[in-house]
Formats: sequence, structure tokens, C-alpha cells
Amino acid sequence: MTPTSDLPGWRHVYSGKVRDLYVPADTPDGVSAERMLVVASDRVSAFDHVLSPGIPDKGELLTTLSLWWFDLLEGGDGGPAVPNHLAPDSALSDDDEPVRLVPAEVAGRAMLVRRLDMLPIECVVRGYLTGSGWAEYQAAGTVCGIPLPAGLENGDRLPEPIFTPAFKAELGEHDENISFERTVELVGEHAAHALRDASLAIYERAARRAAQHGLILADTKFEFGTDDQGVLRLADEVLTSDSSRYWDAEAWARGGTPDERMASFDKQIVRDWLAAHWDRTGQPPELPDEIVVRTADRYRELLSRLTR
Ligand code: Q0N
Repeated sequence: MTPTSDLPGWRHVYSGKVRDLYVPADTPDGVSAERMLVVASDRVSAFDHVLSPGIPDKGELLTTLSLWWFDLLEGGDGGPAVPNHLAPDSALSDDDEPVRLVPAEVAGRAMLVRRLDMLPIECVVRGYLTGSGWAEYQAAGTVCGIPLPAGLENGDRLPEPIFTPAFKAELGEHDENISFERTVELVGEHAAHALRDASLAIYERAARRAAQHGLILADTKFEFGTDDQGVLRLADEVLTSDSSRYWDAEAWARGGTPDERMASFDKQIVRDWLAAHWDRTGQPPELPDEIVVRTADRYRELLSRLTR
């Protein structure tokens, strides 16, 4: 299936690097639909390029993981319920239209969601210092304007988890790390505090769960929107290996080189191979089979470790 093809009962409206968005086929142009279908593909991106080939079963693995986290965060772990954007796949209710169902073509890798008014903020929480946080820290001693102790190394644990928002860029642009003050300017005082409080609480809860399975949740990114009642809801995908960095806790504790400490469950394998085999000009090369298989294995291992 090409990413832009319609599905029975659904019309394709948008494709991100790895996911595709559909609205019910009978939605008139220019009208916003109440329900949407988010379909996760097997595409993988690195350095702002979508790579070839895809990672077998990636869409299904990441969707399974998202749904598992949404369920846990709704109280599956005994904690308070975090409202999310999932809509019932109402096959069993009687007032249902067929269009409300996940089409068989994408079963297992699609989420039926309610349309929210999305807040234009990438809600990043970091418990550990790496990636763009490490880059800003080296240049300025801060992350998103938050001052950090001197002498931290790539991969170090932070004194406490920090909320490091980014402004959502248009497709093709880089998200821009912003301060909390800038977040207040963009979405208002009330929403900014709600985003920070919710993000930190969800991170702590997820990190605790990950730790019970020998995993470090180094950082993660959430997106939120509000429903027609004004309720803030967790949207997008959550706590997947595309939106989060998971490390093996034992490898991290053993120490060694940054690569050894940050034995990664995300697409770091792909990034590392690409960095060594491509000068980042023109089109990236095809991923070799071995890299594809190793990445697929890591995604599968993450899911089985977290959910066992
Ligand atoms: C939405 N994005 C960014 C889909 C996800 N529940 C929602 N309501 C309204 N809009 C969105 C959601 C969600 N989720 C989120 N775009 C629209 C992430 N996209 C990337 C492409 O695939």
C-alpha cells in the first residue's frame, strides 16, 4: 500500500515521515472530522530522511506499545487516569457506522482517535542528558534555558527530570527547543503549566515502570490536545522507540563509552550505520539487511521486556 492511498471508508489527508492520517471518506472538504485514523507504517527516518527499506513490523510493534502505555496510564498501574485521544473501535456498539472501524488492511497498526485541538508544543521530558539536550548543555550549560550542574557527560542522569519543550516546526523543518517562558507566550500560562505538570508526571510514572524491567527511559516526547469539553488529552503515539530513548539499565550502570552506556532500543543502530556510510548529501543509501534485522529485533525486544 502506498502511504497516500485511501482506505475503504477513509480518505488520506496527511503523511508525516512515518505515519499517515485519514479522515472518514464522507467528511466534506474544509470540514474537520470528529474521528481520525492514525496509521503507523514500517518507514524509518533518520537525519530527516525516510530510509529504505522499512523495518518489518515496526508500525505494528510501535502501535502495540503505544496502546499498552495508553492503557497503563489510564489506571492500569493503579495510578490516576490520564485522558487520551483514543476513540473506541466501536465494532460492538449498535449505533455504529462501519467507517468508525479500523480497516482490516491496517489492523494492528492503526489507532482510531478523536480529533483534538492540538497544542503546538512538543512536550519533551529528559531524565538523562543526551541528543539536542547534550548539544545545548555543551554550548551553554543549559537545556531549554534550564541551568544544569557543571561537569555532566553525555548520557548522565540529571539531578531531576526536566521539562524541555520544543516548538513544533512545519514538516521538513527542525523542532526548535524553547524556554518555559516562550511556551507561556505560545499557549498561555494555564496550558503551559498543565503541559509541564502532566508531562513530568507521565514521565515519572513511565520511567518507574521501565526501571522495573531493567530499562532506562532517558527521555520522551508527548503531544497534547484539548477536546470539545476543554479536557487536556494525551495524543499522538506515546512512549514508543520513535518518541523516546530507552537504554538498557545494566549496560548504562556498567559505564564505558557513550555507545556502550546508551545501548539503545530505538533507531540508533540505523543512525550509527548511516553516519558511517553516508556524507549526508544527496539521497541516503539503502540500509543493509543486517541493520534492518538488528533494528527490528531491538524493537521487538523492547516491547517484550516492557510488557512481560
Ligand atoms: C494530530 N499530529 C502530529 C499522525 C500524527 N487526536 C488528534 N487530533 C487532531 N490532530 C492530531 C491528533 C493526533 N494524534 C497530531 N497531527 C495531527 C503527529 N502526526 C503525524 C502524522 O500522523
